[in-house]
Amino acid sequence: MLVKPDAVQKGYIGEIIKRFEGQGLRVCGIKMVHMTKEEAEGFYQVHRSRPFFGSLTSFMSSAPTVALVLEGEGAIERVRTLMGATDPKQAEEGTIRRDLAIDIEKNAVHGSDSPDSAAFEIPYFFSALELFSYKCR
Ligand code: IDP
Ligand code: MG
Repeated sequence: MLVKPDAVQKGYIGEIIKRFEGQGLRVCGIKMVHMTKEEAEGFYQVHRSRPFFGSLTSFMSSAPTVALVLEGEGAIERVRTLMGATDPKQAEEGTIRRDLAIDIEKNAVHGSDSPDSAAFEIPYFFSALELFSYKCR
């Protein structure tokens, strides 16, 4: 997942990680990344034909993000549930986007939506040597 520029700039990095760790997800990779416009376009290539692509990739390259790899049973689905709906106005109470996001574009977090997208997105930011599996005490 990514903590998007809006949430980094509002000082929500810790709050967001706390919500994932609090639900038993383990952080197995973490990195601060300021993407170039081209890197953001590559990351969001699946959305290249959407009307918001230019604005989204400008926003995502406007300031640093924090990339996290989270591990745990059903992690993809659980992360998406904790994030809430894309549009914070539609997101359920208690979700990250409802509580912390600004609008449908500046919506605080990104999360892989399938094993296939995770398999593309994780190596976009992390090498094998930067990922760690461990047991939680
Ligand atoms: P998701 O992040 O909930 O998976 P997607 O539909 O995959 O949502 O869209 C990717 C990102 O594009 C969103 O998180 C948001 O930042 C942005 N986005 C999606 N829909 C809109 C829109 O209608 N207007 C502006 N930005 C949008
Ligand atoms: Mg998506």
